[in-house]
Amino acid sequence: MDGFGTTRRRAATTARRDATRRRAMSADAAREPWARSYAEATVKHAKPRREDDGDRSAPTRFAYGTAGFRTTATALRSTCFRAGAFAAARAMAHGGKTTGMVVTASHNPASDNGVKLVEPSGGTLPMALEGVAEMLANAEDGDAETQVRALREAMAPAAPADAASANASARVFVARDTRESGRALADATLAGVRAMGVEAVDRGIATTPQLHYYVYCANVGADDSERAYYDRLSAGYAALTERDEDEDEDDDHGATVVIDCADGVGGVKLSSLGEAVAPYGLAFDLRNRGDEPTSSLNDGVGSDFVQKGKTIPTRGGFENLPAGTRCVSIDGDADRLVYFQTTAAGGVDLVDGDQLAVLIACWMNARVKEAAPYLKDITVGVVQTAYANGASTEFLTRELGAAPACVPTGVKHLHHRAEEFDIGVYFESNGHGTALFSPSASKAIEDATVEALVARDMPAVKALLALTNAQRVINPSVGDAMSGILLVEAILRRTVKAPRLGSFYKDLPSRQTKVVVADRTKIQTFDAERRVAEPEGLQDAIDAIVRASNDARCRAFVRPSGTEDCVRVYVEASEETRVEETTRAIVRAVEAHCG
Ligand code: NG1
Ligand code: ZN
Repeated sequence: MDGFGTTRRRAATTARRDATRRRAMSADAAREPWARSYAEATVKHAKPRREDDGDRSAPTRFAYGTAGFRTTATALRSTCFRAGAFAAARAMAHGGKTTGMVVTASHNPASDNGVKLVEPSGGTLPMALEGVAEMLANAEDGDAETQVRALREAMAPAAPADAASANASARVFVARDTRESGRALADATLAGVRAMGVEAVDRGIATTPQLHYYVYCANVGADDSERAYYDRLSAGYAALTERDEDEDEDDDHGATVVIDCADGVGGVKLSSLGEAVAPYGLAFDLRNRGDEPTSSLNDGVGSDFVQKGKTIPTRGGFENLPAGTRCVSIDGDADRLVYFQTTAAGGVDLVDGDQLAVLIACWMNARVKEAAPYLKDITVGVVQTAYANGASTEFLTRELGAAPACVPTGVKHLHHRAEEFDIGVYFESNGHGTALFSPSASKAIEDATVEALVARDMPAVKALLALTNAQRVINPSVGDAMSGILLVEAILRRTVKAPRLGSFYKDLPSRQTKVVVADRTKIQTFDAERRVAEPEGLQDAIDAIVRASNDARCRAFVRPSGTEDCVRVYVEASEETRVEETTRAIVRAVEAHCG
């Protein structure tokens, strides 16, 4: 009897608590009409239940990761709905701005998908808000209270009172890559935006950097159309490559580039860009354009495959190209690029993100030096991650007179750090990156141009105009493969006796391996991911293995991936065999420590 009484008391307490919650929520709802409409709509977007769809790879917890929420596509409908609402809250937070969301899983397989949020600046979500986005994504289906709380936090500093008025001008642009799951997930996202009473704009299929650019333009009052994007980039390319009458075309660099589009969104978009730049003498030969079923996306093709395997794409006929043909591989959402050339011996010369950073930073630095009498105290800095080949780090330290900065993996870290330089060039080895000009550097370049013109110092004027035009080719919001191709092509064409791509320094032999363990989150790192804090003993084991290699240039580190369910192991050394031996030993150590 006692037990029965306890149960009744508990039931009464629960009912009272639920009633209090409902009263609190309806009081909030009066002030915040979005809270009610969201709570009603979220019910229709339930999380997948593992036992329902038999999907064993769906995560138990969503983490915002290196670049948004990313997992198997079937698990993402409710996450997209909630992330759409989150993007709407961010638009309201700024008193009614435009924010964005891209449905993409970038370089992951076709069966995955994901969500990346775009802030009104056109940049990525501030890291401080990632936890709030995770609170929203992981709240239980019935727990509208936690979801509404997360949205309210995402909306700060907008007060509930002005949150309602902020709805009036707030907008969310939603785009997706070419994955088959994209349409349904974009629809769930649009529903999430509308549930907040905010205008949802379906921008259709776009590259990740295009959507960032559209959001940036919308908030600075510039034309946010797709046409305007191609016009800006192609006009910048035309201006940057324009020659004086007395200059000869540098014939060393033919202006055709063969592009592996990874069977992704770049296939369609690069043909539009190709049309825009054709009048200025640049031709794209597009391969792997996604005409095949999209299940071939990133499979044996694309920048990740080429960069990690140091090999040519398996499709697209790259093996038949004459040795030395300039080629580019991009990834599934076109925010990464790596160059490569086939060699006569049937090998490949890879020009990865490290090499691109060197090319771009050294070119910028040379222009800054040429303009030195007018351009005072402007420094060019480079930001890398621990994956940067040691040879590139040494080269840049010598060339720029300062060591590149090293930050954790993920463009959000690199971008942030690059903003601290006058001209900050950042690239991940995998080809994610760009160059940023601080507002004061842009202004200094403008002022210096006037001074140099007055002094009729034409070499300095030329250098300054090159820096101005480079800014027009560059997507101002994020790293962008399409914009990166134009910048590299323009630099090669514009530089008399341009160095052969990838000839600045010789990479140390290196290897990157994936290890699947029971729980990758057991690994905690520090020092820009170069060292492991947990599990205990793993770092000591790695140190001992590196010491035993007896190679002063041997360097190794491990970290859990933020986009795939694996631990990544990186090793470089002065010889290939040492890289292999060291990798094998470290993989064993990771397995032993992480189960
Ligand atoms: P993870 O899976 O966290 O290593 C990968 C890339 C990152 C970044 C993100 C986002 C490597 C080693 N890692 O992150 O550089 O590009 O994907 O796409 O290439
Ligand atoms: Zn990408």
